Amino acid sequence: MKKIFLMVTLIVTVFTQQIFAQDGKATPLTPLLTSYYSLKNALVASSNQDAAASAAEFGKLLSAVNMKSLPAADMNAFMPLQEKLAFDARHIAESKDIAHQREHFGDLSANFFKLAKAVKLTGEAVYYDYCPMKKSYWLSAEAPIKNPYYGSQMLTCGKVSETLNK
Ligand SMILES: [Cu+2]
Repeated sequence: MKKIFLMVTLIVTVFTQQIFAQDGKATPLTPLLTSYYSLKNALVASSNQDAAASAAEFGKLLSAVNMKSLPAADMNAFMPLQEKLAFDARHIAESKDIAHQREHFGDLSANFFKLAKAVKLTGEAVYYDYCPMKKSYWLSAEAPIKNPYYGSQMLTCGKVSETLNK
């Protein structure tokens, strides 16, 4: 009887964890998304300083991820991207030139979307937007276009190419 009770408890625990994982609440990678959005918003506002600070924060979070705390599938998705993301984050953090920051942001966004597709970072919608002039993508939490590659010069240029969690 006790054994059965333990087994039921175990099954319920595993099941609950899966629900949490589906909600995106359980993954230690979720703070990366929040930090990515800060970086994106800094570029929308054309602030090279805020972009540098956000990218530095993003880089810190990247290196703080404990691989062992990730489920195997999430770890397999994250491992090949960690270095690439860190490379672009470092360049953005160390640059004061917003054009240069935006170059790296393009690569960072493409790699970060690979992660967002493989790992459920959030239960909220994630919009993957495309800028045809820059031929680059970015992630956004909101449907209305706010272009981080041109800021106020061309704020609404672009379109949603893909939406996650919707
Ligand atoms: Cu660079």
